[in-house]
Amino acid sequence: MVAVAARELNFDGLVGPTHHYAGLSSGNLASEGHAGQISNPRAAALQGLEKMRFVAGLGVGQGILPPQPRPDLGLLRRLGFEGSDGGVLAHVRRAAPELLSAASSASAMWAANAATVSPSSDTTDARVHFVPANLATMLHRSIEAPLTTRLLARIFGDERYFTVHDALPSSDWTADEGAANHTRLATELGAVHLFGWGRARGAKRRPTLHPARQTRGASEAVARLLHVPQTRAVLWQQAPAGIDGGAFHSDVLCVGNDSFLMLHERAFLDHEALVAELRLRLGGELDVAVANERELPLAEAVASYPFNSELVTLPSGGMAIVAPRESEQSHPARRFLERLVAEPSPVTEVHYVDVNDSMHNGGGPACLRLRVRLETHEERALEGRVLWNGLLHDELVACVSRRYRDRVTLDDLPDAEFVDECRTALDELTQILRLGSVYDFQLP
Ligand code: SUG
Repeated sequence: MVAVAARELNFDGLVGPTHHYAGLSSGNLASEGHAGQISNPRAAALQGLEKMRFVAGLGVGQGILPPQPRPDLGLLRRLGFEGSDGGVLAHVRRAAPELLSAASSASAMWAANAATVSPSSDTTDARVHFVPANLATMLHRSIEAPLTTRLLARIFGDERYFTVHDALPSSDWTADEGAANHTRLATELGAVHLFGWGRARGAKRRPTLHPARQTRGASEAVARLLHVPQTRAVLWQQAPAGIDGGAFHSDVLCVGNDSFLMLHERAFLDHEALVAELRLRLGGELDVAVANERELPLAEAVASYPFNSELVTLPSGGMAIVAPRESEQSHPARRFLERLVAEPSPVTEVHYVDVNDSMHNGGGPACLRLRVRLETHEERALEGRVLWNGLLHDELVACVSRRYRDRVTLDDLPDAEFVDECRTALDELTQILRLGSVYDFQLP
């Protein structure tokens, strides 16, 4: 591996105050299955904060990204709803409540979809690159990119080290889901970036039940923008059977870290050829664990999300898997994870965390974080107060406990008072994070 004083920071998206279950993501079985249920944004945000505390406690770098303001009244106005904020809300409530849901989704919490990132050790210009994801496939997610870009540019604003690109054009050709379809591996032979894609112009094999979100065209463009040498980028098709089984992103069935990759056999088409290709570039140090259908049926993997774990390098040098509680409760998923610790592999420990409220919308521990590998001087150049520490944690917990509701249904969304409440919470959160004015409603 390249010897640099670098560490990975996991930037978690803080759950927003409008977190609710709207069934907005077709092909995401948890989202579809929990549509209309009552949510508890306060509990969801506290679970997320507790996960950050836990991961930081392992000695792993932890950062925080604030929620996005919702409902996005700008989206509703672009869709033809006119008048004051109250008027827009009343009109959309009558005419198209599902659009109000889309405009109110707290989906920016799944920060793995915020962007794709390449560390300076891997890039041809020795800079850290960020490509915000356009999330073009789902309406409720397609509205995230402008603010994501602004936030990344604010935090990673030091142009000596960081380049924050624009998101790709939103088109059927270039639909991009960010780091949820990307894994970085590294051995003594260097780093390899694995980009999973689900559909391509002219591709013969494609899912038939559910949408494939990431396009090959997007992965190619992202790899170029990330300044990863062509020989270090591997683009591979997600198995259509996996997508049809509910694996809408490649990180639902696969996660990698440095020299270790764990995947389900339905993660990628012809996974054996993929592993051979990776070994060619990364050498014998690459350690790969595959779960087959017999050991862990696809439906069980999608329901319990063991591959959507955070796979982190510990200060001791070993690796920890931070899995969702649902993986512990699933016999085959738990046995698979325990096998990794028992066998000779870099994984030395497995932990289970409760992110149940996010899981009900299809977001496990890995969905909630964006990995950013930084060298010490790059980390020092970060702006804002976005690196986890105990005091920051306490302040965020206090804010969420005071400002977030513990019960939200679809009926609460058109309430102008609720909109004000959400703005107050976000204003306070961004003050705690010392990000200045980042939301339109904060600008003069
Ligand atoms: O895009 N769920 C998200 C879950 C994202 C998971 N991210 C990763 N795999 N990295 C999605 O489908 C559901 C919202 C709702 O139905 O209310 C949602 O958007």
